[in-house]
Amino acid sequence: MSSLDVDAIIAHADQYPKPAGVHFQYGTAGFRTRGDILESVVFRVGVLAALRSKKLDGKTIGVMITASHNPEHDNGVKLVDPRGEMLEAAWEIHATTLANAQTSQEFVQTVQTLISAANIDITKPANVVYARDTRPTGPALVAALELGLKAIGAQGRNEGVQTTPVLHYFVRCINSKGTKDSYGDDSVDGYMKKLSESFKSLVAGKTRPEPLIIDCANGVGAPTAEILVKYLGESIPLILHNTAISTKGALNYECGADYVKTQQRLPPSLNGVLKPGQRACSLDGDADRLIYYYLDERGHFHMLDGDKIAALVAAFIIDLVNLAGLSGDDFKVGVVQTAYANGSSTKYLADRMPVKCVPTGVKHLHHAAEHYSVGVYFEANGHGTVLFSPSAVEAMKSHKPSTPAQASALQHLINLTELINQTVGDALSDMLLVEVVLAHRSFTGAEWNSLYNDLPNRLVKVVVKDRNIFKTEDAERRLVSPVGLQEKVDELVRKYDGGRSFVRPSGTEDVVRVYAEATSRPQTDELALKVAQLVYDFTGGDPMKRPESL
Ligand code: G16
Repeated sequence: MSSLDVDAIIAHADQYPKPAGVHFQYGTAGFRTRGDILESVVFRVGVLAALRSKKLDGKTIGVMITASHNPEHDNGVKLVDPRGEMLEAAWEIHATTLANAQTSQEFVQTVQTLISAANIDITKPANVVYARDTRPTGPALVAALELGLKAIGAQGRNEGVQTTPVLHYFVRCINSKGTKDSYGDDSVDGYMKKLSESFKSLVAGKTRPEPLIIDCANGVGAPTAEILVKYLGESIPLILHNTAISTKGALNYECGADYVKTQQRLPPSLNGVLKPGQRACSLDGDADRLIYYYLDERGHFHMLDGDKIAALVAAFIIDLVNLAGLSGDDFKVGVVQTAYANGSSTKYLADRMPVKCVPTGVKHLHHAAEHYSVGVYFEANGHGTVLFSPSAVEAMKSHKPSTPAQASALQHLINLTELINQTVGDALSDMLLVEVVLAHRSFTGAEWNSLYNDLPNRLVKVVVKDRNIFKTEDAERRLVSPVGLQEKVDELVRKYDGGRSFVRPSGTEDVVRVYAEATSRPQTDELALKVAQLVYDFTGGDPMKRPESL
């Protein structure tokens, strides 16, 4: 298109008027709210994705329609930049502005302002690849997106129902096709082969593990895992549970990674199924998070969360780097965490390697991890991956091992660069990574768990009148607003042995999150409840709805 067809955009936008009285915000992971009020937002995201593509000379931009761990009635949409990473932060504001334009005319004016402010050459091509998860509102939102793409004349490629990490993988593959950094084949077959072949090489000669149970959260991870099972063949026995993607209300309900992490218990559907000592893991609704767990001989539940995954994986990678003879000042392995990381995990890791704490959100962790040769990042909620910098990859390729042991460690590292989805957290790729380390270490779940002892911790959601008044600093560890609340939290925390607590507004749900840690379980729970009540009372919550228990 040689110039913006204002009339066409207005005519199309009129089909998706913005609901009155709602303010949309591009948050931690894009827009996320009730799926039935998101159509205007998704239409506009279609236009924005096309503008982003034009700005980047026609590079393919990804659009994922998902609300991940949220309840089934929610939905969401997020943009993926050309290397498969999250949308550049500066454009999040444009997304929010476009989504909140009150009328189609105002929307087009905002588009025009963006075009001139960002100096976008509208004559450039626009390419967008998109997918959705299994939510019932998904198809209507895809239709809205497609109309947005049509309104601005963008080329769209519909990848149907996919996990979030597969969509991120596609974006990187499409944009790197034919270059020396080609990331892989932009097809499900390409993704499956990359993961399964590197996995088989990494576990060659190792004992075949006992069957692993996967709780698929009744979401899109189920069909993707079903395909993966076929590609993995005999290399690892996988048993899929919670695969009911068409059962209404089943998505993330009493299952999935968020349920296990926040409830700190087994999904009820696995009661009597999971045997003591057997490994199991849960994916979330779009399969970008992973939590492991097992029952001990007494049937007690033990969780291996994102922190435990980071500890397992980072220590393994450091060993391989040392064994391969790669370690040195210009080859640094580091870990990135958030304030939610268990204090014990931070201590374990910091004794062994550099550790950085950043605000919640994969985009923050991802960027911080890029500063290391090998950057391992995991949020406690199970969202994470490992990044190998271009210079680290070069160093691995050009390194001449001097012993068979060095050669083998080097080959393992090279295989890991293939196994790990380096675009974003990927539950299935991470699961295979964990299985590789367990196989190499000959670890049971209990042995893995014993790397360090988690401090008891509790995460609570508090529904407040307006979460936007909550502002934080110091990687979200301290509140600056509402004024005076942090001092009161500090006062409470001082009363608990080893106490730590922080309060931050969620970027994906309309709640404020309270995290608490202390040296004993009862103290932790009491601290979490007291801070939650403090937050509620301080913001003038209805006394009748005050949280009285966890
Ligand atoms: C998203 C982000 C994660 C973040 C999580 C919760 O995950 O990608 O980085 O930890 O939301 O964020 P908040 O506490 O701000 O609600 P997902 O798996 O829901 O896409």
